[in-house]
Amino acid sequence: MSKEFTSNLELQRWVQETAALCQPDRIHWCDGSQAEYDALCDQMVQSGTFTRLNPVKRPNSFLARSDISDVARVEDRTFICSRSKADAGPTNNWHEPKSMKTKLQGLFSGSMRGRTMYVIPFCMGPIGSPISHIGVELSDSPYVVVNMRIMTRMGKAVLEALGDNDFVHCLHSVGAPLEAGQKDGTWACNVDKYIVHFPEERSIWSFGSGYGGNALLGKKCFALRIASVLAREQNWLAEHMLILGVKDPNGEKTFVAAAFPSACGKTNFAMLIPPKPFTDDGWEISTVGDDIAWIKPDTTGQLRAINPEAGFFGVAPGTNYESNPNAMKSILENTIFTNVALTDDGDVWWEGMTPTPPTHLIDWTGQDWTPDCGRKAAHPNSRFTAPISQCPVIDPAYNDPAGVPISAFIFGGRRSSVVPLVYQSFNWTYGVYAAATMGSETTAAAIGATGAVRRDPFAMLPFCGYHMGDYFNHWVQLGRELPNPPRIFNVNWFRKDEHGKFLWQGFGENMRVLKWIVERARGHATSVESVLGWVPRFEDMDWRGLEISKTQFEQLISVDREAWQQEIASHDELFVKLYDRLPKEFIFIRELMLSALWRSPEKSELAHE
Ligand code: TSX
Ligand code: MN
Repeated sequence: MSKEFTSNLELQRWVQETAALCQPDRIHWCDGSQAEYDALCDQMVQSGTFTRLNPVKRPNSFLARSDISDVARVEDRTFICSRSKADAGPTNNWHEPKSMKTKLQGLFSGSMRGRTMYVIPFCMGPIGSPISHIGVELSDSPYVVVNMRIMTRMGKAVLEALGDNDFVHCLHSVGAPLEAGQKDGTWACNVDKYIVHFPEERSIWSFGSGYGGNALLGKKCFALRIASVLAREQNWLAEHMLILGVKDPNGEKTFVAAAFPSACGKTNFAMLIPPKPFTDDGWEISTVGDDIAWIKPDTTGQLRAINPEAGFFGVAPGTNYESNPNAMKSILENTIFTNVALTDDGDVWWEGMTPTPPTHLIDWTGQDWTPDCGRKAAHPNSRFTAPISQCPVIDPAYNDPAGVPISAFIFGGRRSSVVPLVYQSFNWTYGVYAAATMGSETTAAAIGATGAVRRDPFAMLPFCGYHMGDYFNHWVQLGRELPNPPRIFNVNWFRKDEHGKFLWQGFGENMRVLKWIVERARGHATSVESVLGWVPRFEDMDWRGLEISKTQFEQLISVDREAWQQEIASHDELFVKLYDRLPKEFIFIRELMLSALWRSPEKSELAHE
């Protein structure tokens, strides 16, 4: 009976109701203990879902291979079921809530037969933090349970903190009931998939997938889509942002939050290792989070941020001791790998882990693999799930219920031309405009024409639970109410020269840009005005240990007026979609930018607003 586990009547009621609908053979209330985790991992080794990795090379770690049809988030099967279609906005799939609920009840009916329904109480953020929120996921997947134990604060302590309060209802089924005597596969899922959000009743229904953001409902579904709706109502921010700390040689710490679209190296930036002259001086970077930030004004109007997650669910390919030693050290043990390759000595491998691949592997589909076989060994979206506490540069405040004060926001994209290495927006509203128009060039040929710019406002396009125009207005409004809002910066690590060569080394060298940013945020470093915003002069940046000429720097920071006129014109493609709810301020900013671009000398009226 539910009463043994919680006094929360709504939770008791909902568990009974869901069990009656889904008809699991058993109900298991998760306590979040190591013993429970170990037992579930052992059970999955028995069933073939998990392969235990070599305990000497990769202690207490496992490999899971998903079904080949269940390898990524399914955006075309993701729905926002608000009462009004207009409130979901043109960038979300909307469906009328009542008929969707009926459809889902049909799908979930008997969907857990032959399986265990796990009750997974989880807290997004430090338990007891005024910025945190609690959810409960009911799932028939033990893979979900063990991943949720790494990615969230999960178990008994959460039920105690919940008490009789409300929680976000998260229902998940792989949609593969086992009829009497039927043997389970190694990765259960359904060809039909539904990832459905009911923002007004704060619930999530996920059917048919066992993978990542489709199934670990605390992450994208709750911490971004549902939380973005809560945040607008309650005057805070739920963002697709990393959080990092920058400690200067005097020990003074500055925290920044940064948003990048996929394939920009967000996790690498979150754990950046500064160049030697900086570390010698005592500069340090620490990680609070690599993916999601919940940010709230405190009583003085200072924005404070928590990482709602407790783990990394990172893309494996490309991660190596050169690109990100801290990530490599975070996944040495207690890690779940999904869809990477298995080495002959029971360890893991993926493309980009080592310069030369092993001579033989078992690939992510379970087949033999050799370097000349013409296939990838790991799936391009293969992942590691690892506790954030294992990060060598974890910030001591990552578990602080008060969060960390945010002094700057950074927005980036992958742009081979047009966008300079760094610029600081002249004011909050202009910064919101810049973030709303950020974009990235498509790298994978599969996505369409390579090199086309895809707008991904605030890196939130697939993750905002309501109308993007309303989201921009919320940002504009929130900044207006802050006495000293964070400064807003745009960066581009990916600018290329006319021969297609990267102009910027990136990775650790980004520390030079970050140093300028934190000094600007504190009101120290000097700069000049460009038509886009404040930019560093060559002499404003710390170049110790790097060979770079003034000419190279000018190339990195330069603004091509004609290219920018076209860039601003192309902002319309997104804006026409959102037209009726776009902040009116955006229209003025656009006009001011265009007029500044037509004028010489290179001055902007935005600077004097
Ligand atoms: O993560 C990256 N960052 C951020 C690091 C803190 N990557 C990898 C992107 C794919 C996920 C980068 N790639 C970065 C970067 O700053 N910059 C580049 C582009 C680049 C790639 C290779 C070189 C230089 C730049 N190598 C040489 O020039 C030798
Ligand atoms: Mn993300």
